[in-house]
Amino acid sequence: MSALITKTPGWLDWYENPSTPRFTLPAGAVDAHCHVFGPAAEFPFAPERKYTPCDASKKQLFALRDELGISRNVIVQATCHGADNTAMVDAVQSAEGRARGIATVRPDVTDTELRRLDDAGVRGVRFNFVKRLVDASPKEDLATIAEKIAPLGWHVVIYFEAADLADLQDFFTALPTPLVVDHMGRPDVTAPVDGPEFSRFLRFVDRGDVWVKVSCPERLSVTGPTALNGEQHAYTDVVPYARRVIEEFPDSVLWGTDWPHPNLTDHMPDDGLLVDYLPQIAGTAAQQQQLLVTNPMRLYWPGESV
Ligand code: 0GY
Repeated sequence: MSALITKTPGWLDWYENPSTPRFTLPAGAVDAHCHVFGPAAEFPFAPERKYTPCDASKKQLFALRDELGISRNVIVQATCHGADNTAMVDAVQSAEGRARGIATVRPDVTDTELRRLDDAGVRGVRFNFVKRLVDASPKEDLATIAEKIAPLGWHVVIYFEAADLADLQDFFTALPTPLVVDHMGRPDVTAPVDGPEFSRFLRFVDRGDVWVKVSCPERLSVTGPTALNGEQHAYTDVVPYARRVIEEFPDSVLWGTDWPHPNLTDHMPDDGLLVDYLPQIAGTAAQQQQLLVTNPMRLYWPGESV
């Protein structure tokens, strides 16, 4: 464990040390969904936020990256920072090419500002439809943003609850950019994987130009991290969903830790266990390479080698 990872007053107060994963990530693995929060003294949270997290700095994120054997990060603007992307951009720029960013912008964002964000390493914007996190944005505003970012070759990251896809999918399909879905569209994992809701989601992905993060088993799981035969088997109830997506869309899947796991109160996930979850959902070396390296490199560092 690095000095930063060892639990110290500088680490997250509610956060246990990550265990050392038994699964070795392939060289060049990308954590395509993580956040930075503050530090609030330097980067204040947005007045309109619906929750106030603890500080989770770029230093801590990069220490976790190195500890777990991750090479690169995609740092996603979280709602608690609103449309002030300063903390995220600061983290991306500090990563010396090893991070990309996903921003939140308003419809009146200027082309100059978008170019500045692009130069800093931002490659997309996030549209969040999860009601406990944000007040709904008018669809016309989101469509305006999508039109503005499309020429940059950016994509739109969408975060929604599974039950809302039926209402949202026509809007999504009309957007002029690739889409990246957070956390598999948040399926209800107590429902059958072949049931109507997840089938709708798979059909939506099948339309093309849609990427899926098979992330956040810790948010979706009902069983949680469970012990079986003396070993931890993490989030087994989510496994069939992630496997299905990986098997059907091997070229379009991404993975991320979601560190530092905002709004989880029942248990705080062990990031080492989240890495050990990976071979359960991507069983072959080829699947692991695509999920963790080839796909995110193609989307976020096209033309670069690992
Ligand atoms: C996540 C999930 C959550 C929070 C946010 O932007 C956010 O505040 O995305 C959540 O509470 O489900 O991906 O971080």
